Amino acid sequence: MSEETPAPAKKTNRLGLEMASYRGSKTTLCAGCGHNAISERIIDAFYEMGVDPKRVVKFSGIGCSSKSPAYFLNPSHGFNSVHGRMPSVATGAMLANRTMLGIGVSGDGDTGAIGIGQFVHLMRRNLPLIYIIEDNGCYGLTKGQFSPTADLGSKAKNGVVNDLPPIDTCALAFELGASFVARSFSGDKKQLLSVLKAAISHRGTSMIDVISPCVTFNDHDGSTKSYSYVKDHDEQLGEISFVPYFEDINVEYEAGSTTTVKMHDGSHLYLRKLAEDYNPSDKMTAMRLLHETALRGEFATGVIYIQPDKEDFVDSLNLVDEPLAFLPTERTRPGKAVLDELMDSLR
Ligand SMILES: Cc1ncc(C[n+]2csc(CCOP(=O)(O)OP(=O)(O)O)c2C)c(N)n1
Ligand code: SF4
Ligand SMILES: [Mg+2]
Repeated sequence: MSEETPAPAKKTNRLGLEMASYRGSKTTLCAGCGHNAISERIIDAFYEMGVDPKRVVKFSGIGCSSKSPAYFLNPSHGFNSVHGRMPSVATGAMLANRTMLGIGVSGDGDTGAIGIGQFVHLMRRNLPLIYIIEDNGCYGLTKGQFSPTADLGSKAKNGVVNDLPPIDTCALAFELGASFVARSFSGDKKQLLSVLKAAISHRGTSMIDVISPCVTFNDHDGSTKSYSYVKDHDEQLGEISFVPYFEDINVEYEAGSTTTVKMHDGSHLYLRKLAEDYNPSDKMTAMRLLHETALRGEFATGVIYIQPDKEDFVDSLNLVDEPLAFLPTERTRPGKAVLDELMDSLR
């Protein structure tokens, strides 16, 4: 009788978890939708970084993009909120439990149209949250109308030409004080993975605009969010290598060609620069880059701006260390004696 060969051990991460613990439900989005590729990279990034999925809370608004959190990190907490209102829900949740890692997925319509008011305040507050815009330049869920990120002159499937200038969400986030601003492309696996890993390590708002073609309504010749357009007009900021703090730092790089950014948690982000003098921690450089590439009709991809030490919203409120959600009532509600004393002081 032949001895049975033992099954090969399943691959696990530093927490001993298999990739299956990071997956979500089966996608219901169109086959080939850029949003599906982004979900795959989120799964890879959280698995490779060894983040406990039970410590993660996922947020979204409404749209095809906002359905995505159902397709990654099944064991995590989740709140699929109202169209354009995800930032206020995320703010409440992150204040209630500061130990959670928050990730929000929005769309260019969800963020740039109905949700623009919430978006601007999120950016200026620097709430600890990874905020991903899955940017296809249209309202995919409601059949492809132009969104505020559609480029001037872009042509919709039905032949209508967009006659309004676009909002550049990276430029807006940057102007409003976001401490991490990046742009990537759903089809660039390597770059998107590195950007997501860096965002996981950043404490503060990590705003990532990911160009994500809508294969059903916005992947045709007149669109600047189509695969072919982005492939031809994508100016890569540099080759990014990300080294988490729990691994030995061992990256080969040529002297003079790499910028190192020390992240809030002690990990490092290395950017191999193609542009001679690109420095993501220099505000003026980032501002010039955003304007110059926009004028040339190009997308600068990579980490455009990073300010690792900016105080985040939760810290700025001087909250107690314990999550508010776990405090007993007697510590959150002042008793009658305290209220009486307060009233007396106002007399
Ligand atoms: C209050 C409200 N207004 C309008 C809608 C209709 N609606 C649903 S999704 C959507 C736009 C989605 O576009 P986007 O955020 O870009 O997501 P995509 O589907 O392109 O991923 C709109 C206008 C709604 N659901 N709720
Ligand atoms: S309609 Fe567009 S955005 Fe929505 S799932 Fe299909 S390809 Fe994706
Ligand atoms: Mg959209």
